Amino acid sequence: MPAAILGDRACGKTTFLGLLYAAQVKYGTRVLDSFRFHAPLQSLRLMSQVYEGMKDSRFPGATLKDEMTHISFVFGYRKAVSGRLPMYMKERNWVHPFAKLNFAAYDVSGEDVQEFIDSGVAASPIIQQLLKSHVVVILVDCSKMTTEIDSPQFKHMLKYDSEVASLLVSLQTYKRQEFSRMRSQGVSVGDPVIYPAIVLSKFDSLRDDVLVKLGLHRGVPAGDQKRKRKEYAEALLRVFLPQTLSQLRGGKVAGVNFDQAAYFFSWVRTETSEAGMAPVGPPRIVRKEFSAEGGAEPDFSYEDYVAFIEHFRSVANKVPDEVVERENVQQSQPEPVPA
Ligand SMILES: Nc1nc2c(ncn2[C@@H]2O[C@H](COP(=O)(O)OP(=O)(O)O)[C@@H](O)[C@H]2O)c(=O)[nH]1
Ligand SMILES: [Mg+2]
Repeated sequence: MPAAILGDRACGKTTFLGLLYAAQVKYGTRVLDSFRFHAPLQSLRLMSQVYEGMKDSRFPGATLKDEMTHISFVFGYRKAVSGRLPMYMKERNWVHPFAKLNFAAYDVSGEDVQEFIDSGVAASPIIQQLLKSHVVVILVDCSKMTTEIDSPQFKHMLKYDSEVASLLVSLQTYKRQEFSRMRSQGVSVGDPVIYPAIVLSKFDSLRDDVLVKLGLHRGVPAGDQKRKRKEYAEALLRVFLPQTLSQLRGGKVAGVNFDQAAYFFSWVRTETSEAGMAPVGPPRIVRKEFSAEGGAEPDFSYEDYVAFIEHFRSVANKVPDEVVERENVQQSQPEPVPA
């Protein structure tokens, strides 16, 4: 099942992918039987290179960024139920007992997406691939959140908001058409559901004046306090991503439903954010002490990355087999796309 990761220029996509790679390596080895990670060689190499750099205190560098034009990877989760499937599918299931999510990262400020937003015509294969997604992960750059409503940053954020909101509408429209096409071909499917997730990236750089204005404390509620985390995240989105939030909460539009959005916080501890001073040169990542858990790891929101992996386990298992089976037949190899 195709899944899209959307992000703005410099919003932390590459960093996010490097950390997801790291989390997957660490967590994946603990749940070997039930979780798999695959990526095309080029993506794998780049994701691991990003992580290696971070172990050395560095954010992804400019040269790496240039190379990093095509990123895609697959999360596979051992299927929870297969009892109700017909025999022939079970047999196939025995060979492929994993529900898969094929993630691809898209730069919303990139040429393809911008052209699509302007024209509404899904001409490029990249956009066609994007529109097939049942999952949409939206990265939001917390370092761009500001109370100065006339600043370029704030305007930029609102532009991103309207672009993401418009992509969500396109996704709904595409899903509706896709499902009615399937019905007209005699495939029995329910109503389409899109599974959204929001990643608040660079959460460590969220400014104090923003928190004060919104009456929020620094630091997110703990992972088990789902409701409070959601309220916290939505307090930010209501101000900085209002159109996107209202799309996600709009319920069923034209028979297409958005599932409850899941929220994740991504942060990396940096030397500058600790000293609370303006950075001199590029920010340096703070590493955790050497331990048996992992040599020299960057200090980052590992728990949220694990939560991300686990969240999509339930999503991968929720999608009806009819839809998945059909996609397996129809979908050619997913095109790698710009990150
Ligand atoms: N403080 C902080 N800075 C970050 C974080 N993630 C990214 N950055 C900064 O943002 C820059 C751009 O990130 P990158 O992942 O390359 O963004 P991309 O252009 O969307 O791929 C990095 O060079 C870092 O300086 C984070 O979690 N915390
Ligand atoms: Mg990048």
